[in-house]
Amino acid sequence: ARSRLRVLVDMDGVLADFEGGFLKKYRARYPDEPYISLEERRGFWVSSQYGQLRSDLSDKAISIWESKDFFLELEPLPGGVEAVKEMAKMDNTDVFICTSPIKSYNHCPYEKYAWVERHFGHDFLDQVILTRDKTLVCGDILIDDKPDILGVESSPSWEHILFTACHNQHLGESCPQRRLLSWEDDWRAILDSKRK
Ligand code: DGP
Repeated sequence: ARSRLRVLVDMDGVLADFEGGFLKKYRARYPDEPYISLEERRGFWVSSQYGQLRSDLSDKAISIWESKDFFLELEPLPGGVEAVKEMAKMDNTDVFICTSPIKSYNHCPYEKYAWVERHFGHDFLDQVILTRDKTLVCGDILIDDKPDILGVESSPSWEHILFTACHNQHLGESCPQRRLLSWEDDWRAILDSKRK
């Protein structure tokens, strides 16, 4: 039993524009190669869809987010930083940014901390959770754009709220989760629905 509400918020695709940043840098680096517009994106894994387009494009896609400054230079998604700052000020509410770094670790973990410091301030670094297994993190809700969040814990404590992104917007009945359509959607009502 816990009196405070604990909110976990994903970073890529929820606070930071991973898809937009990827496409911009992919097109700049590989101007003569085919690409997938955001409207055509299907499936969480960008490299899988590029690999289906042409097998060598999977490695080209991966080279983009493994590059220095990729994660640091991602633009914030509209309203996300403001919403998380507002949540953090609410009574009886704890908010954490819960994000999975890529396994190519030379830039990504550092740049994720630097991004949070840049957009939220140094003190907010206390709220960062880097993990490859979000099922191990306890919370009331996890706002995340990945449709299937799996790990070693088969019954995570959080309710997954699916944040709408280009890659998941067409998924229908196969996604049973409640959705947050954007940061303009009523995230306060979702939080209130979990308060005791
Ligand atoms: P999260 O959003 O916290 O679940 O983190 C997932 C990370 O994986 C995020 O940085 C985006 C990245 N990602 C997207 N597509 C691919 C892919 O095809 N391969 C890999 N290795 N990472 C990807």
